[in-house]
Amino acid sequence: MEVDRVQAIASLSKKVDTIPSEFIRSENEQPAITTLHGVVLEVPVIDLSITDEEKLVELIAEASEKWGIFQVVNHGISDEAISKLIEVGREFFELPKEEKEEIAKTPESGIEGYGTSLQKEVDGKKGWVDHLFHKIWPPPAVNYKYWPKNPPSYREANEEYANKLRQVSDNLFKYLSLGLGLERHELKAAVGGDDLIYLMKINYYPPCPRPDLALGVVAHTDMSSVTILVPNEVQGLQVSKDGYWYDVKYIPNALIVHIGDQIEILSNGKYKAVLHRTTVNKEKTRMSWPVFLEPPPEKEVGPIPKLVNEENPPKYKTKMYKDYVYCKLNKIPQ
Ligand SMILES: O=C(O)CCC(=O)C(=O)O
Ligand SMILES: [Fe+2]
Repeated sequence: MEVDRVQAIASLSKKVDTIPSEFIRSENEQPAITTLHGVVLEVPVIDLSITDEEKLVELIAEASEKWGIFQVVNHGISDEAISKLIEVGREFFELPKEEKEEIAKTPESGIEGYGTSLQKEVDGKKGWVDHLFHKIWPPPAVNYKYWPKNPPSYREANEEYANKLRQVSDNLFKYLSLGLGLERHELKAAVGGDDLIYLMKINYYPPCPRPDLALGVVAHTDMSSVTILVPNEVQGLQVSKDGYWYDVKYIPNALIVHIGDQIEILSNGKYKAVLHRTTVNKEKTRMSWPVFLEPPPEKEVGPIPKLVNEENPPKYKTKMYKDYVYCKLNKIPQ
């Protein structure tokens, strides 16, 4: 099946300075109207190198309760490893269309592969973005078929990043766990332990002649437990807080941590999954590399029993992760 890639639509749109109507958002979504400018509200930035563990737990728990998103610096992944990840991803998206289509999604491939969101949005609207998904950890979950062969260093750069990210992710789960009053290993165990799946996504947002009218990714919370994201230098990520949309400041080499739905559920609502979206840029290509930390499909996720009692009854159902995903993708109430 031939799919229109946004990258191709973008190169046509450049010549005419307009965008197809399916990319034009309704007024209550248009970034020019709905973004709060002039007020700088920065999401928390947390230095992971501080040695006072109690303090770190407090900062991370507070950010996860109030914002559901924070940035981390001094996280232990070198600037070089991040630059390489960015470089090889950019090179893949700059390959000729035919080469990218070699790893395109098929009906059998599930989530993995190169693609453009076909998911129905309200009013049939589309996001100004193409993407690539492939799992990077654990080894039994990885299928190299969906990894770009070009540039040749793609695999090495992604493997190195995956290895470094595991340490960061283990630490984050530990702090989040302690912040809930649990033992340090409990939260990671609740999302699948060593079977936790690291799903890499690359978002590619080409320049858009009407960034005031279009969105990249529409407002959503991530289904994952936690998402750890690296952006390129082009501004675009926004978070919703108290009914307004705010830009998330770009900090070179920081990692952006999103609390996803599964952690909100496990914590029985103490930690909040963050509502976020992305805007696009008139001249520049924005890219981002979120890694979704996902429970295995059959893993049952629900409020952790220790965190519920008579005064604080479970606010969410317990269900297998794959059933949660099915309902969310098909807009069926959970
Ligand atoms: O590009 C970004 O910064 C965010 C992308 C995102 O939210 C997603 O892919 O789930
Ligand atoms: Fe997201």
